[in-house]
Amino acid sequence: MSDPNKKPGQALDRLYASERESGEFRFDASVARVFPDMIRRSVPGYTTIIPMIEVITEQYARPGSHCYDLGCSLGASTLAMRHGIGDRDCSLTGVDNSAAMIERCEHYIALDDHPLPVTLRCEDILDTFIDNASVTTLNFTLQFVAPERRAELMTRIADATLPGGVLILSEKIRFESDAEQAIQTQLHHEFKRANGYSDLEISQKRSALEQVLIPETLTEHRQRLMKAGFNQVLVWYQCFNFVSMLAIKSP
Ligand code: GEK
Repeated sequence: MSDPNKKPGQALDRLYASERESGEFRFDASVARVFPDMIRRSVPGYTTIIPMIEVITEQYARPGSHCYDLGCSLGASTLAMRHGIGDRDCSLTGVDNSAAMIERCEHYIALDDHPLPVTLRCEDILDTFIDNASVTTLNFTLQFVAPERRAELMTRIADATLPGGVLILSEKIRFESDAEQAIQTQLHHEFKRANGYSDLEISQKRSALEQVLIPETLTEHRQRLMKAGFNQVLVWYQCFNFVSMLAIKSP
C-alpha cells in the first residue's frame, strides 16, 4: 500500500514491514535514508515543532552568542534554527554521533540557501563543548542518552547558557498514571496506523526501541532542568505522549 502522506522524492520507511530478528534500533545508514519519512509518520507534532523552533530561536538568539542543535539528525531543527537566527551574528553548530546522519545532513544544509555557516560535528553530545549559548535545541535526542548521564548534560547546558537564553527540549514522555499512559500510548499507535504503519511495523519498532529510548515523566524533566540551573520550565507543545518544553534562564 502506498503512503498517502509520502512526499515526492522521499524514501518510504518500510524497515519494520516484514518479520525481522529482534535487535536494538540504531541510527545507521538504512535509518538515515528513510529518516524524514520515519520521523514525520512516527512522532505526533514533529511537523509543527520544527517551524516553531524557528519562531523560538528568532525570539531568543542573541547576537555574539552560540546556538547548538544537539542530535541534529538530517538537520531539520538545525535549518529551523538557522532561519530563526536570520542575519544576527551568531554561530550555529549541529551535533550527531551517527556518521550516516551527519553525512546526509551536510547535503541538506548545502541545499538550503541561507548564508549563515553551520558547523557539523560527528560526536557524542556528552562530549560536545558548549559555551556562550543563547539557544540550544535537543529535539527528541535526550531520550536516547543513558538516564544516568542526563543530569550532567543538563547542568553543562544550563551553565553554558547566557542569562535570558533557552533550551528547547522535545521528548517522548511517560505518564505517572498507568491509565493515562495506556490511553496516550494507544493514541500514538493510532496516529502511526493512520500514517500507514501496520500492526507488525508498530510492534517490531516498539521492541527495537525499548532498550534505547527511555522516556521520563514531565516531573522528572522539570526537576532536573531546575536543579541544573534553569529558572523556568514550560511546556509549549504537547501531542499525546510527545512534548516540547522551553527551559529559560532568567535575564
Ligand atoms: C530533528 N533533532 O529532526 N550524541 C549525539 N547524537 C545522538 C546521541 C548522542 N549521545 N544519542 C542519539 N543521538 C532531530 C531528530 S532523532 C529523534 C533527532 C528520533 C542522535 C541520533 O543519532 C539521532 O540522529 C538523533 O539523536 C535523534 O529535529 O529519531 O526520534
